[in-house]
Amino acid sequence: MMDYSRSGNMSDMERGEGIQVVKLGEREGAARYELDEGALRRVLLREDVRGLPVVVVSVAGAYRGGKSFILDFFLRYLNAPRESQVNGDWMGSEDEPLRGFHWRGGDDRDTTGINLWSKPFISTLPTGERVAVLLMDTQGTFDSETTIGQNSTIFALSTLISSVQIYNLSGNIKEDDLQHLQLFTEYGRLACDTDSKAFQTLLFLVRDWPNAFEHSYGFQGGSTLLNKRLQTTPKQKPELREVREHIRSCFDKMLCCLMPHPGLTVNNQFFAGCVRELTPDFRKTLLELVPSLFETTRLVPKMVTGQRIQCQDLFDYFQKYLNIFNSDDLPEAVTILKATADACLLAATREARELYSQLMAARVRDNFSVSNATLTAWHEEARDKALKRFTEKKKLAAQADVDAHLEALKMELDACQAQHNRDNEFKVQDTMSLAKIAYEAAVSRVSAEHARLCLHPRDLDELHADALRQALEIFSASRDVSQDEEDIKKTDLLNTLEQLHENLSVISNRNNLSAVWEARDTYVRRMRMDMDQTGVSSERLIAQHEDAVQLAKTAFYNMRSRPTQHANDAFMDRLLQEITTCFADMEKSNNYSNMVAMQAAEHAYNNYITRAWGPQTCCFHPRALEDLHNKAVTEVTSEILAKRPERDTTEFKAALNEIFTKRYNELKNVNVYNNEQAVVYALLVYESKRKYVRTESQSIFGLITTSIDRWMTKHEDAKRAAITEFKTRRRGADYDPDQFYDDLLKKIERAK
Ligand SMILES: Nc1nc2c(ncn2[C@@H]2O[C@H](COP(=O)(O)OP(=O)(O)O)[C@@H](O)[C@H]2O)c(=O)[nH]1
Ligand SMILES: [Mg+2]
Repeated sequence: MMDYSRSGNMSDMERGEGIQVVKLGEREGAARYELDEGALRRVLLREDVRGLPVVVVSVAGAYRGGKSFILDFFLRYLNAPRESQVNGDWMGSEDEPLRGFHWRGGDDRDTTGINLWSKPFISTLPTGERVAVLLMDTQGTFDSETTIGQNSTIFALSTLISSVQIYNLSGNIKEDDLQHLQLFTEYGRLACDTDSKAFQTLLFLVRDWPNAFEHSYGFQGGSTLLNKRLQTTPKQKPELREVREHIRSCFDKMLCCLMPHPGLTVNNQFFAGCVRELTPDFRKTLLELVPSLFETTRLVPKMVTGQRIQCQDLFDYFQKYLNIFNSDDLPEAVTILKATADACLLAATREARELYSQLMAARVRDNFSVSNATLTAWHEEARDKALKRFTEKKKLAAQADVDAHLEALKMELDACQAQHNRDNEFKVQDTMSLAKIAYEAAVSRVSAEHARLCLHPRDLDELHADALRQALEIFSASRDVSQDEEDIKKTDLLNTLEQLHENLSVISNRNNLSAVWEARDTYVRRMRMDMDQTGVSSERLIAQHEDAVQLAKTAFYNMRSRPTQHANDAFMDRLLQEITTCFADMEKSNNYSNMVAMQAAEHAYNNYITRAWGPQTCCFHPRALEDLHNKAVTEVTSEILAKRPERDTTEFKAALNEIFTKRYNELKNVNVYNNEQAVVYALLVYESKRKYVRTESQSIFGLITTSIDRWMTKHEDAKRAAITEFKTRRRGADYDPDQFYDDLLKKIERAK
């Protein structure tokens, strides 16, 4: 490959050359950037220019971007005679190869650094003031973290030194071009330590602009493109806005020029940069670009803190700035790059995190819990989108850093998932508690104290169903799980409530049984209240029983928490069964009491009769006996009845009568016999009196041996004695007729 820029004769050399004034330090321990003070002196301290205000036009940008190439056209303009500059002939002959700064790169002399054109150009401003115009070429690459770091210094230094910085870009003004610019200027600002706008004019020179139909070549299209690119809007993401605001704040003036592609011949190895080889568009745009920079009315003298500086001052500035960049006070550009890259990463992380939060917030509702599966699905979708957003974002950082941040982001999002899970779990636990409270409240409305709950089993089932419905209503109101999805929390809740139901069943059954026992006791107490040792009639017993059953039933129902509508009630049946058993016992004991009372009555009757009867051989006129019997019945009955709780019971009286009548019938027989014996003895007395017969005989009762020595001499006497004998045996009143007495008289008459 030929390098036309190197060739040339002596006169070319006199016209000047690009000399490297700043280069990267190569030796270990040396300054990071080295200033070639001798070379710099030769340019800046030349007698003819040192005292002049200085215009420094610098071109910076990525390696092999056509910087030197364009600078050489600047040289053509600056070297051209004034008339040519004015009438546009300055590009010279069509076939003249382009010379000046070395272009077509790749040479080891074109290492990273700053080159100055050795010869300053003297120009006269419209004011008549003369200025020195310097051209500055930078070499650098932006292809790795290290080179970006190094080139930041070169770019920052060239921006600080120049009055016009040309930011040479390829194809477009891209987002990372702006990010790089932010980094470089940030760094430059650190070195110059000023609050006001640190830099003067910035020209975005976009090479090979492909979209002339959208934005035309030259400054006009450039201006619209630049405005578009640097536009800030409130909706813009903060980091994009920050970059734009920062760049705007750095420069006094910003321009943009869109350059067409120079023509396919640039790729040709024999391309010499002759005007002939350039496309008309390129040439046309050069004619617009170059004078806009160097036309005397357009020259921008270098100012520092509002003052024009002289060419010689630049020497000091070079020194000063390099010292700063070399000192440890200033962080290495790599550090700044790293900081910027970290800021980018942080911004990307923040954006991803925000996206995740937004996506989750759009789905997770405050008062609703969801299934873990749903939550996991939401999380995974939001996480994937967030990670994608992070990955898609342009980042300055090294891949290792990007990976580390991505890992950290993943961990952070996983932690978010854990938090979401916890929140969701809290919510569902709350919901379950509320549902359980609703269930318990429904039960409490029936029995404030659950331990006292006492219901018909079917009522309990109905209560459970109702309480369960209320609990599930509460649960569903705060739960967002679709029908076809399994909800284990709902199952848990149902199990819990079923367990509660079982516990309540146990309590209710126990209380039902207690109610049965208590009601049975009520029955027994009621029965005992009227039961007497003397016994009662079965009628009364039954009446009492019926009353006691009613009391017991009422007592049982009163112990129920809620009356039942159900006909079959096993516990009531149980109570009635218990009562039946009790009643049978009561009946037995009543019968026994009654029997004892009867015996007592019989005993009293016998006593009464015996008291009136006297010796056993005595007898009564049957009517007298009947009188006695009636008196005994009346007295004993009233005495017995007085001891009994019920006064008027025909049943008991009838039973007594039966006993008394039976006894009376026996007495009647004895009485007949005794009367007959009395007749026999009276006759014996009669006969013995008449015949002076001594008679010995056994008493009719066989207990008493009576010796009667009667001697009856006369019938009448004997009759009298016999009648006396008879009457001696008689008790009670006499009545007519008296069959026994009559029988005696008849027998006496017969025996006369
Ligand atoms: N596509 C294209 N190539 C160019 C342009 N200007 C110069 N070149 C070519 O780009 C290569 C590098 O140019 P050079 O000026 O040395 O680049 P530098 O490293 O930025 O100084 C040379 O082969 C030029 O022919 C341009 O505007 N567009
Ligand atoms: Mg170059």
